[in-house]
Amino acid sequence: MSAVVLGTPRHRFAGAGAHPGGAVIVGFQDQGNLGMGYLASTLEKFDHPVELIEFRDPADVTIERVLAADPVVVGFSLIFQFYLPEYRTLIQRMRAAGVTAHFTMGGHYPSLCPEEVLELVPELDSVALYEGEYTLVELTAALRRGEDWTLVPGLAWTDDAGELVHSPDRGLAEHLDDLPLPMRFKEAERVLGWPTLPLLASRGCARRCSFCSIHTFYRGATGKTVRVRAAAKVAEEMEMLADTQNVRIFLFQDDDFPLAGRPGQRFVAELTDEIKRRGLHERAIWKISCRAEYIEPEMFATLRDAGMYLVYMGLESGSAEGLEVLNKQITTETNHYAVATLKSLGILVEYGFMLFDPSTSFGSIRENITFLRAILADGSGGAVFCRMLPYGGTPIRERLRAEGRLRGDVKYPDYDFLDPRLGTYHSLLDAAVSPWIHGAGLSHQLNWAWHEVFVIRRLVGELPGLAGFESDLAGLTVRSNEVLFGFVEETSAAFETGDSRMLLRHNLREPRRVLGDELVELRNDFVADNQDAMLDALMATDGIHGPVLMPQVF
Ligand code: B12
Ligand code: SF4
Repeated sequence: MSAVVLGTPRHRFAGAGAHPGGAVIVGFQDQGNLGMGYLASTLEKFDHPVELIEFRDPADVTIERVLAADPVVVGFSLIFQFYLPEYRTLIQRMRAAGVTAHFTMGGHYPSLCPEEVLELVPELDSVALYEGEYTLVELTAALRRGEDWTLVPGLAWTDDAGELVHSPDRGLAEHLDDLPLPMRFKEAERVLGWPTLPLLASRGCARRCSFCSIHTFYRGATGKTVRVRAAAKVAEEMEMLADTQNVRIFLFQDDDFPLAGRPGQRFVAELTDEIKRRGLHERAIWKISCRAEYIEPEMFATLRDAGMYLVYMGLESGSAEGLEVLNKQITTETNHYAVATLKSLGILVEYGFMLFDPSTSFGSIRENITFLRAILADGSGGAVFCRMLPYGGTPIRERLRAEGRLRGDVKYPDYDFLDPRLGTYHSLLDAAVSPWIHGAGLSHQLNWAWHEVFVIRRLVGELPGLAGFESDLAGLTVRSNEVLFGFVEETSAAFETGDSRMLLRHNLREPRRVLGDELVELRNDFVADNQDAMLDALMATDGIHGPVLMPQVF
């Protein structure tokens, strides 16, 4: 399909006259969806009624709510492309139930692949491209007034001939602080009883990793790709959330927390000063995500002292070829150094890692395991890894398509490995280790326990028995990781020589059960011994009540 500017859509006018209805936004709400929050607060700022709905709520309930709200527009927020088929089912049911509102959809995949989305969900009237705050406000206003919505910048749709059409470009928000603060529409989730909310200090990323849709998303529209809020405004938002909702754990969802170069140093100095000036470092802790090359002891000690307790890094690969194909523009040495530095500062490390990528060979799998074994040798975290997936709008998807290796669909994007045996090996391995590394698998349970250790140390204090618990947890984590690493090493070597018996007849369930039981016992004992102290710390904060913990079941 070709793109032309301005055409004639099927329902160009919503109907004449003012309509009292506003907007409904439907989306995924785990951990609080900031995109929906910003869209909603901007609509409110311009006096448009708005309602937010979790897309996994029962369809009947959602449809009832939409019919009752009688909105002019229902906006679907698709942040994970693999939910598109479920969104389509809901959209079809809404139409069948008589919802006549304009249907639009926003997010990374719709912005980067609007033709695909409009083809897969023909019930949509439009797709909202890139940052959607002002597009949704203007779309809602046009529809409420019965005006021509195709004049609203930032939209795409298909005309009667099936051609993709789009209105003029909507630039990125220039100053993030001009946007209203995101609406907090869900009660804060809790970690050990401590209210936890996400927030943003910046948007965008200057890098170009081949598997990532973030840089293509922010480069797709005109304007500055990376924008950083004023440090004082960020601290002000944290303080407001701490005062009004007792938030004690903040999750910065910035794609790459602004640490780079001189501007990064300035931002860190200002933010940590503002946090300390408000005394927030004594009552709240926070997590960031960033690239490994920014990590050095001095800046990270400053960040830690202002409350930062956790850093997530996309390490992604332990092989030079893997890092190259992923265009990470980083070396394994830098990744090693970053992990070691953070550990030496007492900061919890979480990481993303792709055991499989389009360059994978049997040798690189074992190289990756050697890397993971080294960074987790002290048992500081449960091993997790995944396979790189070619998401819509990423450079790697176009490369795989050009090489004739792209497979799958929007829900299950896939590709052929260079060595065809790896496809089978990956499927068998994934089936065997999935209950260990995905969902609520053992590695995640271990990492959850590790997270609790760091939260307790920072928010409750050095409880008696915490160091012992930590040391037992490290021992258990080493043993759990070793089963996994050994399994991957042995099965990959055997499979390479044509022997798949170990993969087909593995017994990973038994060690997983034994280690899992041990973890539950260890954690429950620690909780039983310390829950009074943990509850006292929690209750000392006005307005926060227990329970501190739910017993861990496995
Ligand atoms: C926080 C986050 C999460 C959180 C929670 C998300 C939430 N509830 O919001 C958690 C930890 C749960 C998560 C998990 C995962 N995530 Co995630 N996550 C993010 C992250 C880093 C930030 C989201 C955010 O707050 N953005 C800031 C807001 C302001 O921007 P936004 O959401 O894009 O919304 C704006 C526009 O898109 C647009 N818009 C969005 N919706 C709508 C709707 C309408 C009507 C309109 C008009 C406009 C509009 O306007 C908004 C305001 O400007 C994004 C990266 C990113 N930059 O978005 C990845 C991202 C969304 N995650 C991604 C992935 C892959 C995952 C995981 C699969 C990772 C994994 N391997 O497990 C899981 C999947 C979880 C699941 N359901 O199974 C990918 C999705 C890729 C894709 N094409 O599908 C992203 C894009 C990162 C990437 N590297 O590419 N994630
Ligand atoms: S993976 Fe991280 S560093 Fe790479 S482009 Fe995406 S957000 Fe930036």
